Amino acid sequence: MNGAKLRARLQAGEPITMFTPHHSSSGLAARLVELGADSVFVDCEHGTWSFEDVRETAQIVRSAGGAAIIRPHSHERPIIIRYLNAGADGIMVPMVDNANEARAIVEAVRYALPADHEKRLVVAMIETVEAIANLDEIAKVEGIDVFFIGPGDLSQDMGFPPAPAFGEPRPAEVREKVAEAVGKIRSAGKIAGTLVTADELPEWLEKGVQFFYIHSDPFLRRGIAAIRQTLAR
Ligand code: 3PY
Ligand code: MG
Repeated sequence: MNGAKLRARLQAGEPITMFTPHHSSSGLAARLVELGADSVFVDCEHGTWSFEDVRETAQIVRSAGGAAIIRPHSHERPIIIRYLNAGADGIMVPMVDNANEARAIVEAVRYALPADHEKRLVVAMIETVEAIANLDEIAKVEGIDVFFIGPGDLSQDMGFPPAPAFGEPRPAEVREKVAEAVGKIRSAGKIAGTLVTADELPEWLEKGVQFFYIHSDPFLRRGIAAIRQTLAR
């Protein structure tokens, strides 16, 4: 399992990328790794991946040298266990609002894999104002490898749309809230992650974020728009 490989690199201070293929395609997921992604995001909170898709994709991604990070749709213990059994190199659990919820996730992983839980990466998503208020306590929970701020849900929690218009920055209030969360995670000596565009990445790298979730769709969008522009001349 390649979760341990990611953890070792993060602990050595390296930045790690996690790209989403957006579509439930094991071939596309493996291609992202062949092109240089460290890991691939398999989104079972919003996506259409079945358990069999998850098993097959994790296997193919791993054989290409990457890691498959699965996001379950909830904290439910049987769901977390089932994705681990299906071969997740890591799990990224949405909406972790307090330390008790974070502890329950770690316990589920350890219950599922008493002998080799260290081979999987455990990511807790911090996506509400409440979670950021509780972050000093959440960050103390041993067994969470990455504390990941989800700016989309956080934006909605703060009364903004989940994403700005394509190519535009997020509202300053949201960026400041994300920076506050990154500061708390870093002060606790823990690893911070967040969703970035290629344009946003340098700023967050500078602020100490190490785990970067990146959408692959904008690359297609920009590439196709450029071709259409050339043809329209
Ligand atoms: C969010 O931004 O809410 C996410 O879940 C992903 O980053
Ligand atoms: Mg979210």
